[in-house]
Amino acid sequence: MKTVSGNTTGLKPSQMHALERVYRRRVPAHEVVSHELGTFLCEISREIDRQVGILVTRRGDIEHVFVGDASKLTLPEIGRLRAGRGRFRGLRLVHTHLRNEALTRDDLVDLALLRLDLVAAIGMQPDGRPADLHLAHLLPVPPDAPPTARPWQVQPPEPFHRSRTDVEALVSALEEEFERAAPRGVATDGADRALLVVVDIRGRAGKGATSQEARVAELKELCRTAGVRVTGVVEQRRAEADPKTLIGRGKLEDVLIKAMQLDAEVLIFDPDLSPGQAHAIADFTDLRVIDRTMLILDIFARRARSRDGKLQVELAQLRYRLPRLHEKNTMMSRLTGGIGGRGPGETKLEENRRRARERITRLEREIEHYSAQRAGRRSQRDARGLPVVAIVGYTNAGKSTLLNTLTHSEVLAEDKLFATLDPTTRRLRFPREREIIIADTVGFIRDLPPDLAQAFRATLEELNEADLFLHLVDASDPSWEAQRTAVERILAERGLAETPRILVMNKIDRLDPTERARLSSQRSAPGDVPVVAIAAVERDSTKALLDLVERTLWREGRYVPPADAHPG
Ligand SMILES: Nc1nc2c(ncn2[C@@H]2O[C@H](COP(=O)(O)OP(=O)(O)OP(=O)(O)O)[C@@H](O)[C@H]2O)c(=O)[nH]1
Ligand SMILES: [Mg+2]
Repeated sequence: MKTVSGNTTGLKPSQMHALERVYRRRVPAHEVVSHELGTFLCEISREIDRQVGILVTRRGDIEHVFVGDASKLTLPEIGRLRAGRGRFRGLRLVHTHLRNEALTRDDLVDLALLRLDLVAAIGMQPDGRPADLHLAHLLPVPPDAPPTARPWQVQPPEPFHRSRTDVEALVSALEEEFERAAPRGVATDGADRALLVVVDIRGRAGKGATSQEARVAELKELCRTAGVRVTGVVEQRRAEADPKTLIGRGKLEDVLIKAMQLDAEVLIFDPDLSPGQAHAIADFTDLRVIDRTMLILDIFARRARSRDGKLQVELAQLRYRLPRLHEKNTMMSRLTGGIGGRGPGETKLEENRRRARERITRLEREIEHYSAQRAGRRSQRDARGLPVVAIVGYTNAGKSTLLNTLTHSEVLAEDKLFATLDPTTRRLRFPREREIIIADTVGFIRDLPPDLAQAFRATLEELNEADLFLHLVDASDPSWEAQRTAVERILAERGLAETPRILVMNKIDRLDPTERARLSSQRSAPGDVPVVAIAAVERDSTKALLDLVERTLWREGRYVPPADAHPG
């Protein structure tokens, strides 16, 4: 015997039996619900003063019977269906509305998220007889629809007894329509399909904050680099973050519905999520949930080449993921219901945690070892007394390109973020037998959590030894100033605010002639930093930079190492 679920406490045995007997009924395949069954559902609803719902298959069998309270209903867990090509769930929800109220937002959200064939509410008159039939079904959303477009259609209510809706015809017509609207050639390349959620929290934005537009562009760029396909972007402005889920409940439902429509399996958030938020959102949406930092770490992981580069990335990943380790429940119930049950995963989770912690300790030790080796190499270098010039800057500014141009090398440079993870150093010889060490470094990016910087300590240690920074900015990027600020902030956090630097405006070949001329004539930037404009791809344009470097390092014709960096 199938059981009646939901809010059944306090029901009399006779009422329970009456509800259980509903399973024996059948509905003609073309009707939403038969008149007899509809009338019965209303009668029993009035008697118990609670909503009653049924899920009906296309053949007309009753699959579930469940009880709610006077104003809402919790669906049994039937699992989520991936947005497929055209197909619906094959189940329709029919339930009672005690005061003949229209379909609620919850009803429509269920329709969308569970991909039901349709959702119907039988509104009741005060005496318990059926009043109106309220009906809604899914509808494809055209790609160019405004962001407020909803993937459902609510039909005008009609008197229950006069309803003529032919369910079979309606559903098959809709499925055909969905089939036609389905995006073609999708998900064949195996790339993750992501929906981006970029939240502008006004309370957080300070001076020099990156614009919302630039943040979206950068997140897309990170996705491209990581090989993630962006299916859509949801943006929201909020006064402050919701502590539980970053964005509010309603917005999260919208995100979820959109993810279903777009067939996205990953949500990528900017700003970063707290471990609690990541858990809550994953539970709520049943989608993979990652944030900007995880995405960046993923890129790092793909890019690391050297042994210590790989170790550093793994350490950073473990550090970031440990508090986020999470066994996600795979079933999904009505959103308002929210099932807890993380049960069986818990032991395994603890085991993973322990292993992760052990691994972290081992990695730290190994990185320490490499770090000592590097220090050894550096002191050899120092002994030769060569000045060290480090190229620093936001990711993709052109640092590796500049190193290549200056030293005729072939370090990997490409139009992707974080192309460089392992720092390269080269010798560079000036005329008059002067020689320097020039170092390419890992690109910076705004808002990386501070403990990640700790993981990349070994790489960043190179910067401590530098006599001069070439702070390279991509002058053709509209947000270059915010990027410069982000880099300066990171350098300052590492106690490197005092290292002499030259601001190098790169990629001026991309600017229009007026702008190019204006930049080229500039000699110093705010903070009295010397400026030079170049195009790292054009060798000739870098001559002014080389002169400036030479002049800065050998002011009086002789290299003068900074006193504090080289005592004795
Ligand atoms: N038009 C133009 N493109 C440039 C210039 N300099 C670099 N690029 C391009 O910018 C992209 C990034 O260059 P990279 O040298 O890899 O930049 P990077 O700063 O080393 O980047 P990461 O190592 O990823 O942080 C590449 O596609 C380069 O070809 C320039 O002066 N002009
Ligand atoms: Mg590089």
